[in-house]
Amino acid sequence: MKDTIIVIGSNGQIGTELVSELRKIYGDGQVIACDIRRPDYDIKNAGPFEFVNVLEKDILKNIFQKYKPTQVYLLAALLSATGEQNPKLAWDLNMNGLLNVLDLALEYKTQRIYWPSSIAVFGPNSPKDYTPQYCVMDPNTVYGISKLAGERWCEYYYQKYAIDVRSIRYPGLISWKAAPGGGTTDYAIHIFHEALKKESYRSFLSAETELPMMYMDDAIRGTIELMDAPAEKISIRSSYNLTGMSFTPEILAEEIKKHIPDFKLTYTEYDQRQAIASSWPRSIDDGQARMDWAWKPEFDLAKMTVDMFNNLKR
Ligand code: AKB
Repeated sequence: MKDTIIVIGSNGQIGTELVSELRKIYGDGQVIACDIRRPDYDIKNAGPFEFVNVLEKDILKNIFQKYKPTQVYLLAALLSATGEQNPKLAWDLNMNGLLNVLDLALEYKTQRIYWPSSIAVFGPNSPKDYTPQYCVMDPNTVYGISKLAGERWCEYYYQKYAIDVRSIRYPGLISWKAAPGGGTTDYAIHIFHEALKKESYRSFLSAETELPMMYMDDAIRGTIELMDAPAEKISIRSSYNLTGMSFTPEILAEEIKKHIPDFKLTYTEYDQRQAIASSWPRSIDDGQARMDWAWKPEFDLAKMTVDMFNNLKR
């Protein structure tokens, strides 16, 4: 039987790239993009698209009924910074969106579900360096709280109903195709755009704020590799730690200077996103993903910087 894949939140930073990669693998017609906004990507490459608000369960049910998906990727979420501006909406979307999808997956016997978690599940009392898979987790953003609760629901549905749900705790994701979605790590994308436009950038995070990051190419490849892995290889049904690299704004600026020697980095006085970043890990231990499904990142800071500039200059 041919796979039919639904991607909910298809127009966001991850969805835009995931849909085109999945369409290369499975064929345009087999991947149904769903979002509350119409896609602005090239209509020539576009396959099926459905307007869907993941919180409207009846409409979502119609989509499950229409396509009978074998796989569903649920990407719709409010991220850390925008979540703090609207905590109740963030909780509602991040939590009830997931529960709607898990329930429909159960009803329609969907074979595999993907749902992203985040390094935001960690908090001020989690170990900061090489943060392990299992440790104290005390997230203090509504985004992090909803992701940690979501991880528990995923494992619960796996254990109780045998739903094959898989998940990755994404670090900050860096990409050039689509705009980032209101996260704390977004500075690491804006800096490239501003470097090309103005040869300068004013960072909302301090010089020494180190965070785990990953280039989007690695994130998309890792996500599809996890979804393709045989079920018996998946030992974690909450969410896998995953990382590509770690750097501070200062280290990133030094790398950018190798391409734009006059680039200048300055810092804002105070931004609420600093408190969020300071509560997160500096680096991540992703040993379990490496062991279970042979995860290995391909992009380090230097390679990513070259690729970002090559694409943004085009
Ligand atoms: C954010 O900054 O909120 C996201 C994330 C790390 O999950 N990029």
